[in-house]
Amino acid sequence: MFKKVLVANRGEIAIRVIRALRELEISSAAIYSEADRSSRHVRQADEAHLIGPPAPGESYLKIDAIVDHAKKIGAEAIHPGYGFLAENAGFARACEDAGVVFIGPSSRTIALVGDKMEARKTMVAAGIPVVPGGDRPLSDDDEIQAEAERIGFPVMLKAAAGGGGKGMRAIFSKDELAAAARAARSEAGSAFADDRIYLEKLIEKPRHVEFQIIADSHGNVVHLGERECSIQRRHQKLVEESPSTALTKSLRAKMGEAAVKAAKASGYVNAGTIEFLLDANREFYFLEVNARLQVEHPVTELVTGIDLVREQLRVAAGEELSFRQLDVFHRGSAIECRICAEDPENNFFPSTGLIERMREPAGPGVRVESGIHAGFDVPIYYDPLVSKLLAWAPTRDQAIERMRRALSEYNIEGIKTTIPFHKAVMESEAFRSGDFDTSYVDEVFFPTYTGRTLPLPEVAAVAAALVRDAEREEAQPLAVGAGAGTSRGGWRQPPERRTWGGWQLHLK
Ligand code: MV4
Repeated sequence: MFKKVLVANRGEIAIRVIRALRELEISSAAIYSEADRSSRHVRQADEAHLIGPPAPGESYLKIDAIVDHAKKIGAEAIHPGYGFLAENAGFARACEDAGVVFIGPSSRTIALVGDKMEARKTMVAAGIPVVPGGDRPLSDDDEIQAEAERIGFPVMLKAAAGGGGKGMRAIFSKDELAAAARAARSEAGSAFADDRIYLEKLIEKPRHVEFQIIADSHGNVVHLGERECSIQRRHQKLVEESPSTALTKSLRAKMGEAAVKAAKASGYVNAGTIEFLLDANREFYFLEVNARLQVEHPVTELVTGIDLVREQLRVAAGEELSFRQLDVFHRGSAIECRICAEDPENNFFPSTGLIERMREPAGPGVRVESGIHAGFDVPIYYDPLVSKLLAWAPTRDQAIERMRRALSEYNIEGIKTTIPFHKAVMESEAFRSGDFDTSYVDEVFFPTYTGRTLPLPEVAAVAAALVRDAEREEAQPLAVGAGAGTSRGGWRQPPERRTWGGWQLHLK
């Protein structure tokens, strides 16, 4: 096993990796930018090294500086976390060339699955269902039109080098096609330096269901079941859970088998995710391979009991996986809420700055993966995700109850966060019933969430009613409205009441 590993990331995921290293008695080396001098990952690592100014391009993305640093401090391996350099084939290659183990798949596999057309081709050859279309890059307008008509409208225009929704366009009729293709091509060219585009059949209102896989270098490939990721907005996942309410035992077995095949077909070693779309008829289609440990990996850890980062380290060191497919059992239900420094009532506008006070939830079935602390200044330079809150319970209903309880304990003062949004999702009928798809947040949730602001007289009436309720309960009088309740008072929790006369209340 390795003696020292460099963690090429920051925030909660760097801490997650440092914790696994500590358990394996491997020394951890953090890197940090000038904006992260007081960050928790810096404090928690065995050693920490300043690599540059706050801008990611001058710090967390500096391939040569990071690889050179690993060599200099005697780290035998680098864990990239997610984001930053995690799926950068050039970075994996630089590690391979320098004789430092990249904790992830080979640079060759990263490059293969990073090209969405190549990945599709590989999966078709392996007999995995893919969305119809997409077997050639398209150039002139006539070719694009012929392909669209062959597939049949509506179609989806995608960039070969895209992924995660970047450069994607839904097209419903012939007359939108040429202009959309021109725009998509120019966007792809400037975003990825690769302007190849292709067409697929549009799957309307799909669910996004992904399978966790892990493979060692001895040919063992195992899947760890699915994560339901349809609660998302503009391709940013907000809530993930396992199991998915959409899968039956037999569909899970079929998709799991396809996921293992996909991993084998792409020469995958280490932890990865195979993304699928599930249509309204519960037909599944391969979408993409995510060649990294994902943000939502703890959902799988909670239902399987498997430590994915520990297994990543083991397989990267050349060891065999510590379990086989038959050893994997799923127990209970897990939900993750992504806590972001964003204002859900203002279009998820970023909210950075000083965290004045903070209390994190705990207790039965609760897991918090946090990169923040009171006194920390959330920098503007990085991803808005500051923490992840997970709940596990024997049943989905109980997991939702636990999540609501944990969300009510979570208190972050000084910045806006997505906690109120998550409270509302946990109460929504669609989420509770399990009957939702990727269009839910934009088309069902938000039209009722932000649209129902109370007129001023109603605000006063509600405030009066709440104060009366609160007094009856011999609690502190409750104030509602802008800024109320966020003063430097105690840690009193809001009452359980969240609706009044059919109105959604936004208790601050
Ligand atoms: C699609 C699709 C419908 N039809 N492809 C979005 C992210 C990228 N990984 C692929 N995505 C989609 N591809 C076809 N042919 C719908 C989506 C999509 C989506 C996928 C996963 C999770 C959320 C999504 C939200 C909107 C659209």
